Amino acid sequence: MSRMAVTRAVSRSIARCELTHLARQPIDLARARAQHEAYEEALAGLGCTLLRLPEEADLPDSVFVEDAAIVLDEVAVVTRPGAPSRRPETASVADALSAFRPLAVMAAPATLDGGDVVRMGRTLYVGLSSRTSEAGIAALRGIAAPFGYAVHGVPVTGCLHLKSAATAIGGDTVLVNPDWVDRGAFGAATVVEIDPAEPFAANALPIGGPVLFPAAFPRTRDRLAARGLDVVPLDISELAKAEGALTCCSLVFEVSGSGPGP
Ligand code: CIR
Repeated sequence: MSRMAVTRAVSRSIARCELTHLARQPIDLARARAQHEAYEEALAGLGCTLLRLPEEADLPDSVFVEDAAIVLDEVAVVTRPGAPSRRPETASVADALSAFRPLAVMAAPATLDGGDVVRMGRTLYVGLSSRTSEAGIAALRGIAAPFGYAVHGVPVTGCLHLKSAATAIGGDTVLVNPDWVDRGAFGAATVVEIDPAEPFAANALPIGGPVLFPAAFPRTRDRLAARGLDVVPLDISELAKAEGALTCCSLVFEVSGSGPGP
């Protein structure tokens, strides 16, 4: 068994990214690319085999590959992103994933961004957000339920995606910003709250045991470290200006053997 991470180079047009809750600020492209490369190196350092897709010069948000698909053990679900500008991102991600999983492709009128899907075991919590519709949640349920997944819609307010408000950080533990999502939404999971001074700190990316975590949020990092977690800090300040976070920049999944299947 090995672990793949699909990433995509930062687009030269990232300055034209979608923004919902943030004001536009200048993005230093060279710095964004350096931060993204450090992110890829961290994934590789934790044992992931990288599949790096080439830059899409005319797709500003295409570095955020998480939104284009949900990779389950049995199937890769190709989403229909909520922002029309992002829909052309999915074809190349689907093509890459087709080497590893059968594909299931969402169709109109469903909309769903992968950033709205938090997986905990065989349960998928799906944010009902400005990007993900009830039809999108129903479509995901239609694909995933036959494989034994329970799919629960979770209202999200004040942020872009469910994964802005909550991420699974290993075992049955979820890191939550309770201002943006009900901390009781995750069944019997153990809830760790972010430090209230760091509202964007709920997006963490566990890779096996270690957890990639933004360097900008030391108070929440201390909370995670106090629980015995191995926290790997990363500076993603330029990507954060595009309303992106750590999980958004990769699709991480297990594969049997060491490379693409037939
Ligand atoms: C967008 O608004 O779609 C991008 N600027 C940011 C997407 C971040 N993706 C994610 O949180 N999964």
